[in-house]
Amino acid sequence: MSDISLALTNCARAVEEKLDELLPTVHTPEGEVVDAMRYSALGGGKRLRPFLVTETAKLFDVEKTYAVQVAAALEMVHCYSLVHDDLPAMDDSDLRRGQVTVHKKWDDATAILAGDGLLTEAFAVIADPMTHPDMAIRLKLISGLAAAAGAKGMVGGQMIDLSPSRANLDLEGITRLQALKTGALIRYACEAGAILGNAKAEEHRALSLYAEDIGLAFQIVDDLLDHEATPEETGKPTGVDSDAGKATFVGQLGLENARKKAHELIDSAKSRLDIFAGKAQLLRDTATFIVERRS
Ligand code: GRG
Repeated sequence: MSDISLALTNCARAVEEKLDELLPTVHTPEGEVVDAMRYSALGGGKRLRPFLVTETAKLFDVEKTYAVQVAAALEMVHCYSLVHDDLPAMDDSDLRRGQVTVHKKWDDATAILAGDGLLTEAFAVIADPMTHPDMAIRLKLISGLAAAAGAKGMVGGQMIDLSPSRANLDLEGITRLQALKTGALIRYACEAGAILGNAKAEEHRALSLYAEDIGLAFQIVDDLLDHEATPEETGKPTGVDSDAGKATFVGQLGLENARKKAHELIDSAKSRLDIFAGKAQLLRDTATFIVERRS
């Protein structure tokens, strides 16, 4: 196993243990929604956002337990977005991470509540002093996550994605949509490490720029996989965006130029990390992993 695969696996294990601990099963009438939250949060996935939190935190020698708490909270927000995105009113998908989606296993109402529960719990986790003893740092983590997840970030991007004008977006419009919809949480993942580590302004900026590059590359690769990969590889239906007539990076640039653009962004992302020298090698490898991924 390569260093990056091993590191991703180890991070996924640590975050899943933490999620299991943070979302205990309850044997009361409301326990059903907790079961659905656990099904979503513990149901696989690459755990890329948690990995970015823990790896960027390592640059500043942050205590691992703090980084894992933030990583688990961020994964809860990501899982909420997937549960809601799969609903009939949004992407209407039956398959996620190779298993049936929450609204198919339960029903729409339970899926809505499970997403709401995950989103809300994430903020409770970050507010907990176990996440960091310094209240000012916890506050920065909370306001950063709210900005990334809300109407100026992921929710705003999702709104554009669902709007009638979506089909006619040009390259600039698609780039902005994706920077909000998927980029904002990826950027937060990298900035969380900088916040936890009280990074200097130039270090924080370097990580933000790295995150913007890999976030855009991530989305271009997602479009490429939508065209080229099988549902068995991705664990979700493919060909969805092109079939829905949505403007995509592949549609705008063509397959070859989209692939070229993703590689250029990855090279740029790696150069953003020069300031951290050898300490950031796994983050450089993460950038390569993003462009080479098949799921
Ligand atoms: C419902 C508010 C709201 C937002 C939904 C993130 C999102 C916005 C929708 C997901 C739809 C989608 C397929 C987006 C493309 C990129 C993306 C976020 C893929 C899923 O993330 P991965 O590949 O998934 O990191 P895993 O399962 O590995 O965690």
